[in-house]
Amino acid sequence: MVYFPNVEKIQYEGVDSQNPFAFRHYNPEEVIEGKTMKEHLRFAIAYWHTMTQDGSDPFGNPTNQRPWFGETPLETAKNRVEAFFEILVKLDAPYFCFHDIDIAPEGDTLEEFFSNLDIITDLIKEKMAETGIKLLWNTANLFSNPRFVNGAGSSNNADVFAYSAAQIKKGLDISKKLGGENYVFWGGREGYESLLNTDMALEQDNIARLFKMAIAYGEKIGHKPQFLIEPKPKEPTKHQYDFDAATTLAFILKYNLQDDFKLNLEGNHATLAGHTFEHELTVARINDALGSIDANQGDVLLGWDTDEFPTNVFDTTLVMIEILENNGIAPGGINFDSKVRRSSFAPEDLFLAHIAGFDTYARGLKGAAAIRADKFLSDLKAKRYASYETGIGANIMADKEDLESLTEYSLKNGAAITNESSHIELVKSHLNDYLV
Ligand code: XUL
Ligand code: CO
Repeated sequence: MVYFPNVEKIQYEGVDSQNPFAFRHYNPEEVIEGKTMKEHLRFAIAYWHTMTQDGSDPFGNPTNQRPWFGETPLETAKNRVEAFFEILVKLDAPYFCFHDIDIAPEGDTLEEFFSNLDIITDLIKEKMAETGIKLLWNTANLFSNPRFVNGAGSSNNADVFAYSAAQIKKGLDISKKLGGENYVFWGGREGYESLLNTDMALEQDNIARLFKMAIAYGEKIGHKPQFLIEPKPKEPTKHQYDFDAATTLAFILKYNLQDDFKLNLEGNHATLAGHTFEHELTVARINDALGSIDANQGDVLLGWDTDEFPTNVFDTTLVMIEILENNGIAPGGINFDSKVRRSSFAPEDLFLAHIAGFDTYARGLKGAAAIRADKFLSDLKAKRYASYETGIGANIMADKEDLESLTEYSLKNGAAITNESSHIELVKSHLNDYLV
């Protein structure tokens, strides 16, 4: 069955195209810095926003018109696989991502859930073989079902911890079956509502225990995806333990997980934490922990996780600078953890929204490459830190100085130290010249 008979395979037509179902900037085969755009960007489509979310919000019912509903939940799940791969192929997306509950009905028992997952992942595997499309990452949803009301790995209830372990084991079996390149942990309910009744140390130790069990099981079955933790400061919990990149890195280092774990960073999670997206990428990159990104953007006027499709070229340019500085993001990718607005309820909006996202990241890539070619930011930084190239600065960098020697130096050098203006407004204005 064809679900989108009116949508052809989306082609690159260039900036002058008036066709809304065409890429105007994302040209998969265009070579930038020695790699094609497709290789740089490694786009992935999220099953949950594309196939499962229905357009409801806390104040209103579903709005989305979707052509894949069947007679039973399992039939709907099978139809979704068919429709999802049609979307992936027509968008020329090389990767996809999912939670276990996105793809298969949970049923009444864990056995039934596992059996549904087996049926659906058989279908997905066939589609992957047919199309060459690959699994960027999967994950276990350990936050929607009421059993996770007090967390998963961090739950006060050991039965919930055990159930979470079972879902993660199945997630890793599926990752192996489908050749997943990464495996994500987003701790949606790994946090607390009130410290009055929370043993924070026990909860964090237990989350780490669960992660170590995942590493051990991956080793046992001979499947080692890159493990990723996705930080988010809050929502649904008041305080999530993996608050931001820096907090999550501290957790990774405390529990000695750095050989197996990196970060999956998301635009709207960064802004909820009070950071820019590029801040989070920079923190990860300089600590060798930039794993993958969830591409979306928030709304400055709203204080929650709106997961909008990225359309802000300024942001994607700065994000792509970090990805290029990192020598790419593989085996991670750029996953559109983005959902169409409630008012964009037509099935075709799924294409229009992804085209907007792909084009916005392609613009970011082109702008970032131009900035790097001109050495615009690297020259600026080299000049700004030039005092560490020679003299006392070079000695400091070579660890040749101490408090006594620097006191002696400062006594001679005097208190009248000259600083230079940053001219930051000029810098920002020149940066605008690079926005594609
Ligand atoms: C929630 C979120 C999740 C993770 C995967 O804000 O981003 O969808 O990406 O669980
Ligand atoms: Co996400």
